[in-house]
Amino acid sequence: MATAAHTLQPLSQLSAAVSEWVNSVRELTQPRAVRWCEGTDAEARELTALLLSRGELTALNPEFFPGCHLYRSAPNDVARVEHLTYICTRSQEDAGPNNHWMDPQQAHARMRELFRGCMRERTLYVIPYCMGPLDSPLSRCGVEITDSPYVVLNMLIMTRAGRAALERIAIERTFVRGLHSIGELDPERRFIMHFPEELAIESYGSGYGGNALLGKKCHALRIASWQARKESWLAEHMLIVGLQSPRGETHYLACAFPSACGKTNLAMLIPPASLPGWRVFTVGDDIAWLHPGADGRLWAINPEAGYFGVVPGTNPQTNRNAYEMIRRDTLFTNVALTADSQPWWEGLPSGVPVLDWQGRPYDPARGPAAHPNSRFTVSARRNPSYSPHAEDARGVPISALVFGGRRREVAPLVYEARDWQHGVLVGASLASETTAAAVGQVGVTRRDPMAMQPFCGYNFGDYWQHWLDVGARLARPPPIYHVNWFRRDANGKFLWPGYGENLRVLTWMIERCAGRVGAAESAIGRLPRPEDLNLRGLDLEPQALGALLAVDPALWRKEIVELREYLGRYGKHLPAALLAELGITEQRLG
Ligand code: GTP
Ligand code: SPV
Ligand code: MN
Repeated sequence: MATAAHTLQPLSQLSAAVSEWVNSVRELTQPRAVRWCEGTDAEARELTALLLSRGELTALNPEFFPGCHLYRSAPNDVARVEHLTYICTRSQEDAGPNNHWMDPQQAHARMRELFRGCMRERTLYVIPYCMGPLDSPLSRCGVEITDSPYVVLNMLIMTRAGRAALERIAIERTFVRGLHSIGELDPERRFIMHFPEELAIESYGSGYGGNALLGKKCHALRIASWQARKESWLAEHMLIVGLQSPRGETHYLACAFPSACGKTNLAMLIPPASLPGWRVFTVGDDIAWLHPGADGRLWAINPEAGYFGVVPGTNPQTNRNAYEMIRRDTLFTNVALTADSQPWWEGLPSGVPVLDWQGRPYDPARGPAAHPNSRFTVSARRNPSYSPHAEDARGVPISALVFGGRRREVAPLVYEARDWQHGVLVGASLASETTAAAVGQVGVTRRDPMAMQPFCGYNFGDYWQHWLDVGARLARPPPIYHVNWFRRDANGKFLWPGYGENLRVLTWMIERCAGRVGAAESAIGRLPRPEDLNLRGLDLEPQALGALLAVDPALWRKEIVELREYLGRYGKHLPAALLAELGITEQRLG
């Protein structure tokens, strides 16, 4: 009697193109063994057991954290490395001033020498994956080759990985080739190279998230943004969230905030008790692929299947959904441990760390117990607010787009762009304080247009033009907003409570879409008047609202001067329409 198992073809025989590539990589890297990933639970269990036996994973307290594990990375491999990340296009101009660039021939030669023989004594894993629902025409596939079982475990959670993805690749005959090796984990021998013209990624020397889980930032943003421009869609660093009003209408918002600026939290927000009847549904927490639909609206899918989220700050008060979600079947990276093997991080209301993220006895003099960029990896299906439409093949229709940064001053709590063209300028002018998500100084304000500074796979000038072109084609372009949850008072305290209370700002947007609430014109766009925001039950300092909604003309004039200088760097690639919008704002500021 033939069982399903008998009829399954070996993965290595499904796609000749994939097999040829795997063979060539095997010759180059010389692994001890080759393992094709099926994407089954049994496989994940086996990899987990392997890492436990090698001492690379620690099982967490099964009573409180069943199915959870801790992974400690190399101490010098804890964040994205933007200074070692390259876009390798034939013409440097195509990569633009926003990217580090290397000639593709030179980059390949350099990487070939790093990869040569690098997998000796290691197993080479082949991970076919699909970004987006397996049955969606909007999804795109790739194959990652890696020598890190930790990377495989993450990819199995973060993507639809395994046989079904390879079956799709065999039919489509196109896929992104991502070659990864942890190498020696030496920051001096570390590169993340992208070849958008060849749909290829080569990453060496890091096992960390955005450097190593190639389906995520490397494919779904840097390569996909290039493909999206060619194919008239947008690949963006955006969460997708559905908000159901007490009337029962659901609106989807897509919001771009830079790394560690609140996407995961907003995507799974818990409505405050004083806003009864609102419900929140998560579609995605980091990446959105936006396609113009036949109905003239933008439709969005989340290419990912899991969350690779910031751990510190997660607690029952800030985000009970996230807190509950990561208590089961979660892979923690670089958190601290309590005496009874529970994970611990800064921001938890209880518990005592005894080992820090490096496994050393915790000593506050050496800094925080959990690394500020410690992360959880967990399946989206574990999210209590996971949207029933998150897997819809056609995506969800977008009612509004939101840009936001982390800024102690200048940017008000919220404002609405005058129209799409002005909204593109608002996105292009996004600025934010740097965070621990990337190696480098933290807290420095930098330009991060559309929250894509580290992720746009081509020249920002051309990217802004592409945004303008997409908008011009939409019969019903969504309104565009800017938010800032991080404005501070003179003592450095956040003026806005944030987290669940952010819903008050989102409901204003939704009511604006329905034409049910007002706004006041300002030089930079439309702001809510205090009476336009639902602040019922919110405990806000009396002067805070005024400060949150203030637009200081002197600061903004300075902002415009800096912005003009910044945009000027894009020379002939900068769309004239953005300069025209800048001129309008400048004129209104007087
Ligand atoms: P990436 O995964 O790096 O792209 O980050 P993200 O944009 O998803 O950020 P996330 O939601 O993980 O939040 C990052 C940090 O900001 C966490 O420590 C949160 O606790 C904190 N945070 C999130 N939302 C708010 C907010 O509304 N107000 C304040 N003050 N902090 C917030
Ligand atoms: C970010 O840095 O924006 C992240 C984490 O979402 S990583 O996967 O490392 O890019
Ligand atoms: Mn991100």
